[in-house]
Amino acid sequence: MKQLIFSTFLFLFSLSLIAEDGSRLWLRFSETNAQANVTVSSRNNRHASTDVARQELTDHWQGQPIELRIDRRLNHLKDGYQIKGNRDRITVSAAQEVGLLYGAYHLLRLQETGADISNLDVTEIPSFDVRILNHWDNLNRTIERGYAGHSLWLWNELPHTLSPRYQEYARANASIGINATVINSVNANPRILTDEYLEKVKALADVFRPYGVRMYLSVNFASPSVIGGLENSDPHNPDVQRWWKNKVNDIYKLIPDFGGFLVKANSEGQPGPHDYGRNHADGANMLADALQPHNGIVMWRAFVYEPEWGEDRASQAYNEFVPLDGEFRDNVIIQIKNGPIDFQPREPFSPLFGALRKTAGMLEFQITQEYLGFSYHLVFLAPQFKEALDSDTFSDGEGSTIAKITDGTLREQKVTAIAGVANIGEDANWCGHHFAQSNWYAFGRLAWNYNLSSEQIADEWIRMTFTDEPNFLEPVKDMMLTSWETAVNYMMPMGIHHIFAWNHHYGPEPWCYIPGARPDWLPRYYHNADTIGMGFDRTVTGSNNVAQYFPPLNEIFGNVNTVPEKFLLWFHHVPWDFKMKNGETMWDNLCYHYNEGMMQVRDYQKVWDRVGHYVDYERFRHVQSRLRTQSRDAIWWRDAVLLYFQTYSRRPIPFHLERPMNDLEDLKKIKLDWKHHN
Ligand code: GCW
Repeated sequence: MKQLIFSTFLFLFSLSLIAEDGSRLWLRFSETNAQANVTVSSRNNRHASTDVARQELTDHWQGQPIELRIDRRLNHLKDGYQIKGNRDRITVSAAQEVGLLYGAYHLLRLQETGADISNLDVTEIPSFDVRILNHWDNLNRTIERGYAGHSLWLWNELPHTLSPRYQEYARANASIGINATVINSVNANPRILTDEYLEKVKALADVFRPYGVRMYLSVNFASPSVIGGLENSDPHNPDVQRWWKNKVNDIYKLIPDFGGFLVKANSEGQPGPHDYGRNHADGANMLADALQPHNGIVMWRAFVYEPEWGEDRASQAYNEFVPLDGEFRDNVIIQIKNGPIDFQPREPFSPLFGALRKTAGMLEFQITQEYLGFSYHLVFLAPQFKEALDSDTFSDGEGSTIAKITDGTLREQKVTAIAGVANIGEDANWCGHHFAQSNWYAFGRLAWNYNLSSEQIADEWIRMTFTDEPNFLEPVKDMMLTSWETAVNYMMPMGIHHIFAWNHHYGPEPWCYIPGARPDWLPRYYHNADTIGMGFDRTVTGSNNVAQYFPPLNEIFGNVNTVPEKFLLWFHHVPWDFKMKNGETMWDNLCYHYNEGMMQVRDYQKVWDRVGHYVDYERFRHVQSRLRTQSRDAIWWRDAVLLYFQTYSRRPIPFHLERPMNDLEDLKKIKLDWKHHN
């Protein structure tokens, strides 16, 4: 009875918190009546970014007076800032106006997370120059791999009508240091470069500018022939080169601070220089030359694999790009996905990092959860991003991490950058799942400073998005920090990859077989299960993909006894009875991982219900219902994968583990109606 009264009380308590739809993201500043005392000292004190900084602080700061000061001598801070202060006064200094804005958000973050602000001495220099979101938004407002509704960009209304969300979007980005965006999909519609669309793009760029968010575009390599009426789009054709120069000049007339182009060429059916017998360097350099007079850059994607099935797909990008090392202009950056295949739940790092010695490179992360449960599963990606950034390539000896290669520490690089494929759509809560907002947040924070820990990022985000009540903070943080490993466990542990369903990347279909489909779009190509074992042999006796890694990694990955177990089945075809470090067989370990993943999600449900009363009922219920879906899916994954592979291993699931709840034959009948395939 006591219990009942108690839970009713808690229930009412949560109802009494004002309902929130998540639209305010992590920017839920408390309302104050008193305006803060903020002064600006700089010659050009009417700069738009300074105005925003002053306004944000005036409206939301509740502490001592603040002076915002431009000091051009601080240019070693790049667009970073310094904050110095005591109880009476705070000074934010920066060489660039936008640095003051970042400094303002830093202060507000300290305030909102309850940090001590009585004695401040902060210097922040961003890790990367260009911290960019890649939207995969189509001009018809669908979003490739988007799980939060349609695109934010209302093309029909642009350029004359400006949705208030454009500004909110720019503000959210600025608050976490994101300073660039590509607003259209890499599968680019050539029409984005028509005068009609460029006017619309300009209107958006004008809204983003005060927030320091620069506009970039994805371009279709065949644009000169498709919209320019030229005979071809051959990069060696002077007419084509002229066409791009003129187009770029037109863009800069409209958008003087335009950033540059992102290009997916000769990949998954997109046009590119190969169509004319040229290589990636020819294609990228032509665009780079057009952009160079304006200081624009080309982000040229390394996500390429043969249109016909050929060698190990994990090896193809390296084989394509390494021979071209040194042939790219210095305003070209090769944009490389974290793993060699395609944003799988977990991949080893792409061996291209480190191997390109005379060519600039940058990381591409996927913030949208194409392979991690869409916007239905709670998966906090900071640990995944950090695993990639911290991966040691050994390219220049021990300590040659991807972070240090791409931030310019180990290699000269004219511009450094990092990209994340956005998870943002027009849903009220922006990302589909309230917790998916944390991945947008985490990307921005790590792009600004990759030394931040996942723990700190989660901590900040929870305090600002929900509450700093310790009984909520600690268990929820713990849930977030373990959630990626949990998802890997119930989806693809131990290096398993690409056993998704054919027509969506949501659920399992390791048995999937489509007559006539190219083998490397089918799960069997990757898992190779047979009565002996499973996994992809990438050792010297197999595809020899391990040779693309620098010593000693080629040896470590290539040896079944030394490969990290999280990548065991990525690099090896391993017998079911192979003894792993814990003394148990590979099959038993597989069962443990799937079981563990499922049990952990069931635990998250308990955690959330227990702490739910600390947050408003609306967000509580939304997350609760998503966690139920995630639990059902984790069971689906575990049952499908274990029952299917059991037809090969012919071994029991260890008897102390949960038993399957579904029949394999029923699971095989599940067909979800998602549009995308491969
Ligand atoms: O992850 C895959 C996706 C495609 C995507 C492609 C890419 C934009 O399944 O939808 O296309 O990668 O990164 O180009």
